[in-house]
Amino acid sequence: RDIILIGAPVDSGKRRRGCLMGPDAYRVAGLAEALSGLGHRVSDLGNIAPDLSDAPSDPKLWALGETVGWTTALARVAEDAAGRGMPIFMGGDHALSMGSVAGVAVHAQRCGKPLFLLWLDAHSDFHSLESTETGNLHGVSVAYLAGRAGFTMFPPMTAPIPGQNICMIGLRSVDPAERAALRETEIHLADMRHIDEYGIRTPLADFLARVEAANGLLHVSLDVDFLDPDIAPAVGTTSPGGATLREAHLAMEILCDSGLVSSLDLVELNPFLDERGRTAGVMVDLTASLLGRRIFDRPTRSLA
Ligand code: DIR
Ligand code: MN
Ligand code: MN
Ligand code: MN
Repeated sequence: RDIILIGAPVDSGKRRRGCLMGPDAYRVAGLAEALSGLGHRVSDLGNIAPDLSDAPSDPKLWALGETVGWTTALARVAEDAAGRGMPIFMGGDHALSMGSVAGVAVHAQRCGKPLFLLWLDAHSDFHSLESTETGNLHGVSVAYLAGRAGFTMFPPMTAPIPGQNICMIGLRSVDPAERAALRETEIHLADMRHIDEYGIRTPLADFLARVEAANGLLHVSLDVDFLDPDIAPAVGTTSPGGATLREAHLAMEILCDSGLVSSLDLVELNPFLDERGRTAGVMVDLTASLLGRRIFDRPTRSLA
């Protein structure tokens, strides 16, 4: 495949700094080399910058102007890159997905295909600009992408994603206002209990079957805190009880087998909190699994 790496050092989505170092951490951890080693053609566009020409501000919303600027700039780059290959957005915090997914959604609309969104995250990131308690805009991304009302200072979401086309897996930190708002949607929700009871394969396979049936494009947004902090400590908002390394790799391999993934975000890595690049390395390994790395190249069978 043609893979286009895009550095998106977004650090405005929350108060704790460090995600701006993410793109370089992925480069140092060998993301491009891992993917080219699997036979893909990989290019790296370098880091992009926010468009700060029109930077609104609001006392209740942290760094609104910068996040709006990133959304504008990333949507442009994403729409273009999605037409040329498979973009991988090296974050950057989760506010970046407002731009990456908005741009990919415009591309999908132009192709006449529905866009599906898989949100792998401890958090639902479904606050409105009114309901956010922290004012941290990495917690509103899905609300924007799903077309929730009130995002008047942001570029209009021209191709909002219907709730039935969104699936969240890994949830374990959902604020009361988010839970109430999610109840009004058709977003597919698999919290950690669901994963414990049914395994990670079940909700994922159900969702992928819907993408396939609709002949859709699929954007995967992978938040580091989807993973358990024991294996992925380099994230500002750790939440215990996350996906294990094995669950995460299985999810990536199932996504790979589906052949449906058309774009990817790697978000919330804070290299300043990492242990000698360990978390960056886990994220690179997961991306490699998503793009074809596996132990055997055929289903294994019992030898009995
Ligand atoms: C948290 C968001 N619910 C908030 N936390 C996130 O600030 O509203 N962490 N998204 O990754
Ligand atoms: Mn998130
Ligand atoms: Mn999160
Ligand atoms: Mn449904």
